[in-house]
Amino acid sequence: MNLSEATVRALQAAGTKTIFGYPGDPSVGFLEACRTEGTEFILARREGTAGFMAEAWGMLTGRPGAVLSTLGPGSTNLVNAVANAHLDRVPMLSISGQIDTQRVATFTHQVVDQRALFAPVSKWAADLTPNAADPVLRRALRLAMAPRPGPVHLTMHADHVTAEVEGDIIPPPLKAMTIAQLVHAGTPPAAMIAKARRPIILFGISAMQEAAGAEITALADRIGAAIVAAPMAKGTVDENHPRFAGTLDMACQAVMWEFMQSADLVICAGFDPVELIKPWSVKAPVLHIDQVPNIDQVYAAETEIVGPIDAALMMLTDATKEAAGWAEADIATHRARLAAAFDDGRVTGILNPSDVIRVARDVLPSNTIVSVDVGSHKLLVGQGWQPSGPRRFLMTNGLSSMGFSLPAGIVAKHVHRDTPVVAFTGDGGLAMVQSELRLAATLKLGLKVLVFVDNSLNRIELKQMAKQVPSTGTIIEETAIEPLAASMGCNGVMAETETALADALAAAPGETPLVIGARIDPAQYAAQF
Ligand SMILES: Cc1ncc(C[n+]2csc(CCOP(=O)(O)OP(=O)(O)O)c2C)c(N)n1
Ligand SMILES: [Mg+2]
Repeated sequence: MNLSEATVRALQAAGTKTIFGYPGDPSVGFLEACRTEGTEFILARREGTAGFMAEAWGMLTGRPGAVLSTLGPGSTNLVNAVANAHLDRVPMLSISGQIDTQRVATFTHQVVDQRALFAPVSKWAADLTPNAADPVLRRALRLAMAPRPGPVHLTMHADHVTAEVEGDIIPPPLKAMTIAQLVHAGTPPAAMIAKARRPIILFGISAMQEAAGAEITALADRIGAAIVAAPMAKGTVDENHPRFAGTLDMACQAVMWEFMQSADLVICAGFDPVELIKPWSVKAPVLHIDQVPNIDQVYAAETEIVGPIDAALMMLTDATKEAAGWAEADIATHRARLAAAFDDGRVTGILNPSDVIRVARDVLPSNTIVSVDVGSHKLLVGQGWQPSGPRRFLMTNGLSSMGFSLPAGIVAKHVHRDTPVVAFTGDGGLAMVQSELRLAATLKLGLKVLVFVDNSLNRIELKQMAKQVPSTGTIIEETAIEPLAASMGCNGVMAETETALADALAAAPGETPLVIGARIDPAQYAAQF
């Protein structure tokens, strides 16, 4: 077994049989190992998008996403995607080639210090060598999956790619056992809860990773809590649940924070402050429940429970008495305010951004998997879309890199061929990665790509408008949706009205990707954020 085969087998043992990437000289032996070992290699158009695909694969499956690049520019092109997975807390193994060991210390052409390059944007950056293949692969995969999950970057030197490895590869268990005992630090949690009349459970990324929805609603029902979602965790709790009170730090921010500030206890359940756009402004005490202690200190927590979130919530529910909590009418009033704020600035007779989301919600099957990009449109999708379950809403809200949605949508459709998939994106974000439409067509993926066409980097242009300075460097050219789609082997259509948009979204998916340009009037955004 050579080093590439060992790596491919270790990934298979971790449940990963798909690797995304872009090759170079040192990759040939690795590609051959994928072929002979039966792992699918998907060739993206660029390392950066291959990395987003690996990240999305990790989000969708909960297993380590995998991406391969060559040395030099291949590795530097990967940095952004690795950083994105790092702040989005997604398990990933990224591998780059490197010049042979004999020359690495002295040669300069295409040689960069990859460990120094990836160290600040990953959980670990290391050399993968044939004499230490087993311990390095074991550590890489275990570390990528351990809380908080994230990417590990490995460097493979050209002379090692097909070198025989020493010893066996022993795959590690990727999950720890649950400790069935509630251990806390600080005020006893039951005492905190007993005092609360208006508790809010704020759940986040790690609650989604543990699919702790049932445990969250059980505790909420027991103590009369309202439930608030962090954007990347959407789908963990059914948003039609009467206690569901919205998504934090997306559209309708002011209404959401006012509601948060009216709480007398906040239970943070796997909430990761990496999703906060503004500093924590809630005065109520916080009960922190997570796989990791409250090491960020973005908020001060009175009590910390560290361990599996689902088990901790279950034990907390068992340990607390039934309480009335919020008056149901108060949550209902808040929800009505939220719904009204979502349409703030809406003008009849034109296609407003919030109309796009309402039409999508009305027309698309409820099990649709949605990905979303970064920009003004993200804030509306993040509040307005209601996913039908965890891992059905792909958003980057840690690093928040533009260009994520299309590659993520492609992977969602590849993994779930029978499920409808819609990738929401801004016109700026699409322009960064649109060459991947060709890959979607080649793979015969009938996903829909919904582009908010506003000829603007709107999220930034809005800041200029607020400062009353001219729009400089934020206007982009019209995206010619139909010819663009056709040149990539896709179908394309412009939708100027709600009806045209509804028809395009309702069209049978088939095997050809459909790019829908929704020509919105962005004026509504100014009233929103
Ligand atoms: C890679 C990257 N570059 C720049 C930014 C900063 N940024 C955030 S939103 C935004 C505008 C996005 O424009 P578009 O995709 O058209 O979406 P819109 O805001 O118009 O909905 C920019 C430039 C970013 N988040 N990521
Ligand atoms: Mg735009």
